[in-house]
Amino acid sequence: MATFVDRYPDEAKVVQASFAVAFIALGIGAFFGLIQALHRTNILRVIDSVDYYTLLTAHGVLLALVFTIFFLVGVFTWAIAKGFERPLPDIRLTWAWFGLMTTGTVLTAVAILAGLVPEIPMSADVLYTFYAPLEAHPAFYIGLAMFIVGTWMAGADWFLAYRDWRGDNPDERIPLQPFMVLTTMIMWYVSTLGVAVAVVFFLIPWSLGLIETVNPLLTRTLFWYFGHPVVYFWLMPAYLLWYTVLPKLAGGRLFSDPLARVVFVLFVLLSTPVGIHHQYVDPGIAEGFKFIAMTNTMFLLLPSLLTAFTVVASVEHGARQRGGEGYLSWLGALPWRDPAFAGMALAGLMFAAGGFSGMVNAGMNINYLVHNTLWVPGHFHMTVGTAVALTMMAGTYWLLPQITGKTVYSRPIGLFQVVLWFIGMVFMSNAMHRGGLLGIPRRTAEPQYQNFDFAAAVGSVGEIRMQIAFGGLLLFLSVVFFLFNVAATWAEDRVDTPVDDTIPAPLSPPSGAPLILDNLALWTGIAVVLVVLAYTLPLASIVTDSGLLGSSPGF
Ligand code: HAS
Ligand code: HEM
Ligand code: CU
Repeated sequence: MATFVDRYPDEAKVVQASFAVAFIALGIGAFFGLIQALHRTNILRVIDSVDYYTLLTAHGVLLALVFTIFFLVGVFTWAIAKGFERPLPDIRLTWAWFGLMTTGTVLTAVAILAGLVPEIPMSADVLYTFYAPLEAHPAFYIGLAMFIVGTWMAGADWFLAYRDWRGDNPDERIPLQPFMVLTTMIMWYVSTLGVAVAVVFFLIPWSLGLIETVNPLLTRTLFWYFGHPVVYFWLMPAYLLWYTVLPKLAGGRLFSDPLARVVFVLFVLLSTPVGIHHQYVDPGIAEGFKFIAMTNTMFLLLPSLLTAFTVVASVEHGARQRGGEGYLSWLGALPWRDPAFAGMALAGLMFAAGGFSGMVNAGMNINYLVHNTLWVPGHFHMTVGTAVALTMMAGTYWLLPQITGKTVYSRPIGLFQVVLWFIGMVFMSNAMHRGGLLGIPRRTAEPQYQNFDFAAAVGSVGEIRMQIAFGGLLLFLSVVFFLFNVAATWAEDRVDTPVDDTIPAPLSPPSGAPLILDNLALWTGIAVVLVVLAYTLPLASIVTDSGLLGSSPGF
């Protein structure tokens, strides 16, 4: 059967364009990451310490927001058209959100990088969390707002596709991949409300000089209301690939479709009322609210633990189909030479470790030990930086032939590249975790500690710093190989080799899932109620304590 690009040529162009923007951001962001890793460890300094924060902002924004979310809109567009087996309702709407997101990205990136050029009176050294009282040029916030509105329009596009499909199929279960897209977007609509209020009502007027002051705790809390769910927004495209593509690549089928639906519904319900776990050390929020956030966070482990069970069971099933045997020796029967499989499986393995460091973060008492140390970047380079980023790179090797009709330029380079990422991240993130436990702070250009010297004992800060720099170098090289491989694939001429893009039916089919799981309105309603319960009192007390507009000027 014809592959995606032949069936949906217009949609394939949008997916390609989204991936292209994502990969450009990945290349630039990874380069800045290398500069940071070398600078912080005092191995090579090519920028001054002020520019460090400019690059750190660009690194966070380009990788955590632009790369991940542009890849997401690409893969979701693919999943909607493929899953509903129809083109999107109006391709002009599709290009409109793509255009808005891209324009917003350019505006924000220019506002940040202008900080490197003293002649341009523009800067946005506010980090990717853009907390007040750090203040950026208005273009930074306006670009971000355009970017977010673009994602809202993308969601609308996919919901319209759902409405059309539902019209023709009144009694069918929502196909699994579109189900994942729609539930993820519900979570996104609920959670972006917080950041939209912060940006539109406070940060933009403040940066334009329309209001004098802001209440930093209020904007911070609104940010984290969005800042935790956004991590699942990054993660859900990876989950979509782990649930629907990884089992197939392993040679088997998804273990349970109903369980997968339960997981995505749990994310809709629980992703938002936990944001205060990023604010355990913030004064001005009562301990009790922090405790509630911690309890909710522990419940939120459930969908990921279910995922670990379901996905590993599916992969094991695949291995046994391929002749694998024994308690663990089935692992050897997996297609480890396939870059798409190997990359996703390694990303999943690393996510298990990143999930555990997340559990440590989430404990109110242990959080005091790790908060604001390098432990935290250690945690999120395993989660967003590997579970998500490596799955996206590996997934590209499977998706690119479908959206271009071309075969991957070099599978050996692909395999080398994904393994190199895994090794680089073992060095970098393990050392970051260890450094954090020794108290090395995050977000500083000048952590004044011992440098590496060969006489220094293993376990010294010098040794940890060396590992961070070495890991960072391997990661950067991995990105270079990835981008080369993708560009070389794109540059090829099209030859008509058949593409296997089928996804086998799950072992436990959707017919076994209770109908209520597909009741999207119900889950949205409950999610909103939980958010109101978790946030009304903390927000009310922040506003009564120091007022809507607070008293902080910008810095
Ligand atoms: Fe986190 C801070 C708690 C998950 C990202 N997190 C951050 C920050 C980022 C981030 C970016 O409670 C820093 C923000 C900043 O700049 O200040 N996090 C958690 C918890 C989880 C968690 C409880 N985080 C993520 C994910 C992220 C992410 C996912 C991005 C994608 N995090 C925190 C807390 C903080 C925090 C505190 C604040 C720290 C502070 O003090 O500042 C959980 O969701 C984790 C659950 C995961 C698991 C693992 C399940 C394992 C699976 C593997 C399956 C295996 C496969 C392999 C597929 C329980 C699913 C199969 C192959 C074979 C071969 C078998
Ligand atoms: C921060 C290196 C890839 C997301 C950092 C820091 C280093 C670093 C050393 C800590 C800076 C500090 O706290 O002072 C690298 C290297 C990479 C890489 C060498 C690979 C070439 C990624 C990827 C993502 C990512 C793929 C996400 C998709 C972030 C974020 C921060 C960060 C969100 C925090 C920025 C902040 O604190 O404001 N990175 N990274 N990084 N990285 Fe990476
Ligand atoms: Cu969080």
